[in-house]
Amino acid sequence: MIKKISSMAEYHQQYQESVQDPEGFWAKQAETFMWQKKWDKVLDWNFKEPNVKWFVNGKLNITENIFERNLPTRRDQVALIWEPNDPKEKEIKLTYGQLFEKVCVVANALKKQGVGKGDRVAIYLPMVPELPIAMLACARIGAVHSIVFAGFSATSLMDRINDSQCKIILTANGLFRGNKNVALKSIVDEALVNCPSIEHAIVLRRTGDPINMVEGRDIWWEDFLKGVSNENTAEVMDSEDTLFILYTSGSTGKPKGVLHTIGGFMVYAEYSFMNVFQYNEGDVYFCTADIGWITGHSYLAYGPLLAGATSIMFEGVPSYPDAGRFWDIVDKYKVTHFYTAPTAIRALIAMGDDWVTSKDLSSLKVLGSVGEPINEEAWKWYNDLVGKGRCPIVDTWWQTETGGILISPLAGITPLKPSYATLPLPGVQPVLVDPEGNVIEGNNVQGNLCMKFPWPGIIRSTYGDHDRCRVNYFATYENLYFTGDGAKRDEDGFYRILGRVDDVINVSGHRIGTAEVEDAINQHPKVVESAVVGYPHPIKGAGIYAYVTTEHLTDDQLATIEKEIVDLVSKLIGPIAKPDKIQLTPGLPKTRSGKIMRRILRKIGEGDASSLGDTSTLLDPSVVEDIIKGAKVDVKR
Ligand code: 7RM
Repeated sequence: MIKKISSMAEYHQQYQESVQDPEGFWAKQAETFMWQKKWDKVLDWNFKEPNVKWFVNGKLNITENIFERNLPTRRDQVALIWEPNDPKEKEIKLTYGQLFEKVCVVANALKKQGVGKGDRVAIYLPMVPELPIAMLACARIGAVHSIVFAGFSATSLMDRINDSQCKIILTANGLFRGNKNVALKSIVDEALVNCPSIEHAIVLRRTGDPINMVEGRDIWWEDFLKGVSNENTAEVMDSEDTLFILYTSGSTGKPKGVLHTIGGFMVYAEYSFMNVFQYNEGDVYFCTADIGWITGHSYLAYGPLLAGATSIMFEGVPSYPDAGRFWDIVDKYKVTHFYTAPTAIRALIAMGDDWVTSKDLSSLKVLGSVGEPINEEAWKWYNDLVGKGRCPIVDTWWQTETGGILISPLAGITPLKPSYATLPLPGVQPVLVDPEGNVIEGNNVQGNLCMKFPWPGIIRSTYGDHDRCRVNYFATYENLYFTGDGAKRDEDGFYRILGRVDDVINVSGHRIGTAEVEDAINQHPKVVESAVVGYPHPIKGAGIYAYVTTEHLTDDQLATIEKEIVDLVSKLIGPIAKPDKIQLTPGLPKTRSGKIMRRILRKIGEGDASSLGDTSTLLDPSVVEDIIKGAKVDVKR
């Protein structure tokens, strides 16, 4: 097991060591894991291709590190607590021993269906225990999981399945989320019409909904498990074999499949989990993220389970049956560590303080925040009302591509500053650069956030298109990994993340590419073109503002087009990408070379036209006036 840092002095000492001798430092961490064969070399890397390899030629299985390594001391300790959407339904608690057995059964069932090492498995499941079980079963047999958040549309699911040519999909007939009941299987049916690589759909019965089962293709979960042994020997994997693919939005094109490999991800997930959260024996950890996002992968499932922790997974939403739900869960299980997103905090602030002040939250020791910058008001409410001023808040900055937390306080150790992610973890070497890529030295500075040295959890590739990985992350600035975020470093060397500097909008902590939303809007037969920007939103952090030009519309068409656009985006991407504001406009501001000037649209969306900057390069400056007049917000000049 990883030994936790326990003081600021020890942090500084580990940090120094990790920079002066990264290989020695990470070898020491990796030695605490179970390897079938030790690595020949700790690290091989260049950021040119890029080519990053950790624990070269090491052989292992990540699930042996969750199970075989933990079972001797934790067989009867609860690994996973499942809290259902409906508080009246019974919770499920699985010990390490019970979870292991379930993982082995599904691993064997997958094998029986012909799934083996390297095959890709799509997982499109609600937040039920079968989701982490399926995920770990894939890892057990060396298959690559590609989990798709169950809020994505049929088209998004289809694109993801086809991009990585998944062989099988694990899904459910339906799901419960708050008072909604989603017919998941019908979404899958729609997607699979165009997914020739899928041989079988395994269907879990979660809701009462009757569904259509396709003969020869679809198999009920219980039939899938029938006659399968509960004993399974882990597949021996290479440290650099793929563990999973997770799709995420970028500034251009369709979502890309971020690829993580086993050894490095494993070491970094446990190391960062233990150090950031300072988890202790007997603690109960609750991460509210869905496993369909990276936070759920690294800090609901892999990190805590590697560390032998007790991890809660919650099927529902914070507002169901009422706005006290999170706090009821905290009280019910005596949660010590609570990790959520600022958007959830802001939504709960809006519901009033009574929902939290009336609950017993005395078990809490550490609070976490992730996904977007936490504004000072939300930080203060979280600190005062939830943490009663006695729980450190770890504002954890990281990305799908980083695999784990890179910049964050260590709970109870690092001094806190509201809205600051504070300091890099040992092994993490951030730099700020100007637009030309010059490194900005010293403190009290601001720039684009990059990393100049690899850490074990770093992205290895984008599935099926390695050059896209190079272009997206390693080509903007030579020999640096570029995060896409801007940041400031204050007088103490603490980092404050300022947000995306590219065309990615962070909506409620979820990444939405403007290009993706535009492509969806442009599919409407009456739409000529569109430009999408983010604007400040009190709950979501950022909202989606779409400027749209159309062909001539009749009054009837005009009356329905906005709804049609919203429905189209929801159908093509998913409800999370729906525009909050749509402005029909006769034109878009373009340069003479035809590039849309989003900077201007962003300013107008923010309600500030006082500093539009130079508009003289515009092809037709008068469109700006038209847009300001029709803006869906009061625009100050
Ligand atoms: C974990 C996750 C990544 C983007 C990232 C940032 C933003 C995440 C914070 C944050 C400010 C934070 N992965 N972001 N955490 N911004 N403070 N603590 O969210 O791939 O979905 O998103 O999220 O812009 O680049 S993600």
